Amino acid sequence: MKKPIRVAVTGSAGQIGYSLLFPIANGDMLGKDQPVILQLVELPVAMKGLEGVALELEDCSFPQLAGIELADNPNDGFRNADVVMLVGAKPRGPGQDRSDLIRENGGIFTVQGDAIDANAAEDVKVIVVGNPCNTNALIAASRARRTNKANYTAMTRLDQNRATGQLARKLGVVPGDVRDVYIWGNHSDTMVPDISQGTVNGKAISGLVEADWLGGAFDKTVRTRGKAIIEARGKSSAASAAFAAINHIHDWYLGTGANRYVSMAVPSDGAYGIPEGLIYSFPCRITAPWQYEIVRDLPVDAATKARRDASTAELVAEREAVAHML
Ligand code: NAX
Repeated sequence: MKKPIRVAVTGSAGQIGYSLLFPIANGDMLGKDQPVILQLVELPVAMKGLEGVALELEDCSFPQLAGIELADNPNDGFRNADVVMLVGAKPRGPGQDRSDLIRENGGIFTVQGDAIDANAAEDVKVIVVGNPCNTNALIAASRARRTNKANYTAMTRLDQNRATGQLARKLGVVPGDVRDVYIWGNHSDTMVPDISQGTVNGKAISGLVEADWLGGAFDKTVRTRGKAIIEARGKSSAASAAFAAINHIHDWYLGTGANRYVSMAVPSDGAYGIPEGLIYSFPCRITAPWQYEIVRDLPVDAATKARRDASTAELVAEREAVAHML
């Protein structure tokens, strides 16, 4: 039997957690022949609900689920974890603006960043889903001493998937025919969907869709999809977010399939002039299991560059707002 991979998930009793744990246990994230131990982490107040989730996981008899461990604190929850998925966070409350949320959730990610660095495997891989995910990942990464800062990432794959889905509908193809569409910047309204390298069945997307639609309905739909889902469902996106988190980790470990590029928010190394250390969504390629590389030297037009700069400015302002936590 292969050595099990330990996957810790915070917010395991929440709505994304409920959509996320079952496919992980089923091998959809790390491979059907890869044993997995789930380390489910919650707030003490949510432990009862979490026990129920664990019972359901047991009842599925997933062939490669090698263990389920529950923890009501991050130190126990992250012990020896190979992968940490930071989903749990406070949602934005009524009347709260983004900066209030950044400050409130920031406190969670200092504690969790310390707990990862103290307890997880040295080569742990981290994805932050809880919002504001880029800056939460920045805070967690800033605590890394023993673990590798480059392995602290945030999720923009849902935004990429949304863009891909819109293009497939527009062009009357299945989403699997759409490749190499990616997102620059922050997981917020300033994100920049980019189709310049995208193809559909080998043809450049830019030659197949009207520029007005790309700059109008397409762009707006991708950037504001989260709000549209809240309006329609009365709750934020959950299954699609869970699926995107699975895609992110799956591709990081097992490769990107037919796509050459995938969106991952990763610590900038100065590529494209993005300030070093900012957790910024770039087109990435996977060169080996658990090895990503920012794709360099992709051409961008002036309008895309200006928008990318605006997203950078927003992330720099977020970094300033949490400077005391870094
Ligand atoms: P829920 O409120 O349903 O669940 C959150 C769970 O996290 C709760 O069970 C809560 O007890 C737990 N939790 C809170 N603080 C914790 C802590 N310190 N340690 C452990 N557990 C903790 O929210 P859900 O809909 O699951 O969303 C979770 C997060 O994902 C939110 O921050 C949300 O904004 C974010 N999202 C991010 C997306 C992205 O693309 N990056 C998209 C979907 C989603 O909006």
